Amino acid sequence: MFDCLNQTGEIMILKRKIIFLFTIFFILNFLICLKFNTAQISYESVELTELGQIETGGSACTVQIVKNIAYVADDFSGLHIINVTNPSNPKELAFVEVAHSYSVVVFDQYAYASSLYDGLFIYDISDPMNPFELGGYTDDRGRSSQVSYLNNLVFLANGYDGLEIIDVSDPQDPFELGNFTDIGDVRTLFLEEQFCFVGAKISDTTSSLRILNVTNTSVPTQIARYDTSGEVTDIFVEDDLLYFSTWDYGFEVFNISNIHEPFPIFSYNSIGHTVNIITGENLLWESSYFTGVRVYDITNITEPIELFNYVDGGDAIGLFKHEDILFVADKSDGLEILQITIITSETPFPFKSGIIIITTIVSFIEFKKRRVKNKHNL
Ligand SMILES: [Ca+2]
Ligand SMILES: [Ca+2]
Ligand SMILES: [Ca+2]
Repeated sequence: MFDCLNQTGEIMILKRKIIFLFTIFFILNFLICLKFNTAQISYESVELTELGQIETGGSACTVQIVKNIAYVADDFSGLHIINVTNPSNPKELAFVEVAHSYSVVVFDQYAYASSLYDGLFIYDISDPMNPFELGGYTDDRGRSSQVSYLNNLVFLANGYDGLEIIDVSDPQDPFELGNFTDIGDVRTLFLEEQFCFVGAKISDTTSSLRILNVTNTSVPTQIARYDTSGEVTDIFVEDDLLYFSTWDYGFEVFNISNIHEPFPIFSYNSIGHTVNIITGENLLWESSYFTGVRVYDITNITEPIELFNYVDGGDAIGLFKHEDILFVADKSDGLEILQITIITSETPFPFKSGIIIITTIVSFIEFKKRRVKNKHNL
């Protein structure tokens, strides 16, 4: 009698254990389904091959593409406007002399070009074959390098004058709206929503990364600062990650999910002399002054995998990716136009998740069966 009761008790405990295990299995399957509900892509290879090239006078520094037209700032000559509709045969449409132009940004019918010693110049480019100067701004204080545009405002990396914010709503009469100074020699910046990420050289061996809130454009406020080794060259922000390159040490990556407390998560010491970095779709593109363009798989950001290095002379500075073409401002090589060929391997969602869904359903049915049996036994 007691043996019989003991046996029934043991069976019940066993059943409960089985039900418990199936429940855990069911929940795990459900969570796995949630996490891997997209196809996983990994890069097998990326190749760059030259489609075309056009010289720009000696020192191409920045390039932007708008509607099949390349706008190139050349430090030795000025602003070059180039038709790249046929990337194998780029044709210069017009040229405007700008002394020591490092950077250009285009919005609507205007091109905003920096001049190292003369601030900002604004050109009407509504007819790209006949650009003409509308206005400009300088307060003769800093060396003007990188330029960016947002909502009738030009943000200028202005050397020891810091971050300069210029109101360009009247392109014939631009004026300084805000200025954030005393932060070193500002060389580069990146705009993202209400934040301006600024990179400044502090000394020959150190640089400083600042995050400024520019909601009030006339009074930008600093919300974070991080000092690092090496001479800052570029900043790029994507999602919650900030990439910060230096001339001396490749690039560093920061987590900025809490914008007030960015923290470094990885630093990559590439061959050096990194000038420009851009990211997208788990790839990082790096221009290196002496050694061309590199592309890395950054699916796992703490373990970048170098996939390709393109170098054929020149000194790669500015990068601009448009669809499957990479445009490179390649100093003495001018504008370099490179075809991007990507080979990926993909584990498609229907296959991978199908297995998970089927096992989930099977385990759920088993779970129900066990429960019903369990009830009947009781
Ligand atoms: Ca100023
Ligand atoms: Ca070439
Ligand atoms: Ca080249």
